[in-house]
Amino acid sequence: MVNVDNAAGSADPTQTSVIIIGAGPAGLTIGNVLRAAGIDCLVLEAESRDFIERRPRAGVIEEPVVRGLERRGLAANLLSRAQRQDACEFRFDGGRHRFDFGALTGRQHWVYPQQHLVTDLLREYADVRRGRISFGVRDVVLHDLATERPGVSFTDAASGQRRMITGDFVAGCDGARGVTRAGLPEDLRVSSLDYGIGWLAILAEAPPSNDCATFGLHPNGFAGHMSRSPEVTRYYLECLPGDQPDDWPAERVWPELRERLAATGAEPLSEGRLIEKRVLELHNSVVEPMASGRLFLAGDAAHLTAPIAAKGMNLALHDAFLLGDALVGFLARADRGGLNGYSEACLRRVWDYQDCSRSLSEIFHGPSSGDPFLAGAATARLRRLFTSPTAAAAFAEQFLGLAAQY
Ligand code: RFL
Repeated sequence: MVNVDNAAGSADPTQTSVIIIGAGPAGLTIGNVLRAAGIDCLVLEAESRDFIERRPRAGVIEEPVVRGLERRGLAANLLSRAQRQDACEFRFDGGRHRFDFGALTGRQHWVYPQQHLVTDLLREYADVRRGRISFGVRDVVLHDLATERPGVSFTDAASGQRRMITGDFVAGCDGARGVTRAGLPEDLRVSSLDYGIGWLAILAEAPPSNDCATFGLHPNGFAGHMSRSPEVTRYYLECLPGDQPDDWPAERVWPELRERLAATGAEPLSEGRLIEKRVLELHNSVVEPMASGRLFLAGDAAHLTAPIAAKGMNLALHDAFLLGDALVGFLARADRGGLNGYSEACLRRVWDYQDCSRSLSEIFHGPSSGDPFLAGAATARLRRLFTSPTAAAAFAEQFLGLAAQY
């Protein structure tokens, strides 16, 4: 049964067409695509609206993703407010090495904080396209995924009552720690890679200290600098995976950043209050296939990519475009092609991005590995980017997600 409506308020609260678990970039994009086609859906989100509109995470968006959002009417603010970057800088052996991917490809990276994108997607979904959403849901349980009428039960935040909703499909977009990942159907397999490395992820109330993403490769460990806005900068410091944020007070963070990002001719770092510190244990994982019965996974629920190559949100949005369009194809036109090919189409890009993350990790972490062989190989690979046009073009294509075919 397909619920098509133009007035979300009139919809039956126990039935819908697509139940979307999670209001992150993936879930909200799918919701928007469905609503644009007049298809009813319900988004279930564990957190509050205020919380998800302020949760800082990613910031780098690839140009094909920007264009995908634009085609779906979801990029107005991004296009007018995002910064654009056409280079990144590697710092090693005391020198600055600018990698001008814009000149090589004609494409850019767009810098737009994830919480701003989520805010835009949420406003469009709930306030403009009149999509249904329940915030603060608890104890979400998936039912009957192998049937043509799957369901989801949950505790409603407002009433405290258990509610059950059935639909044609369930979209699992609840991230790497969600309920979908915790209870994957048995026909799905997870492959994973643990880097055995930690990154202290820092947000500093300080203007960027360089005009592009900057990667410091240093025997003490990797350091990264990424602008988020004129007032806020994200920094990363490689650390031990078991470290706690309190092991890294400001008096330790800034000298370490200064040392690892030092290079001849570089501006001194603009320092400021540390507004967020968390230790990320770097790992990647992939669920295959990305669908089981009437459950379709998208974004971090299906694959986790450590933020080494800034790929996670981009992949989540690529999945969402494919899944949103495939669901519309089936529900509005009875065309099964998109859904049948969904997992395979996503996974080709997913594995390419996993490979990008892993090879960049070898470059970033080789010099601090304590192994002179790994350090030598990492430096050789890095130097090749600046001496071989072929290597540079291949790196730029993968780094920007521009392959003609995945
Ligand atoms: P999200 O964004 O995690 O959204 C999932 C949503 O589901 C909700 N949820 C539930 N809802 C209902 N019931 C449950 N049981 C639920 N459990 C969870 C959550 O509250 C949430 O609202 O997944 P999605 O949509 O797949 O998006 C993925 C991206 O968020 C993620 O890949 C990126 O943030 C990764 N990432 C980066 N990606 C990039 O492409 N570029 C970057 O520059 C970049 N930087 C980063 C990052 C991730 C980081 N952290 C925190 C790991 C920087 C950092 C520090």
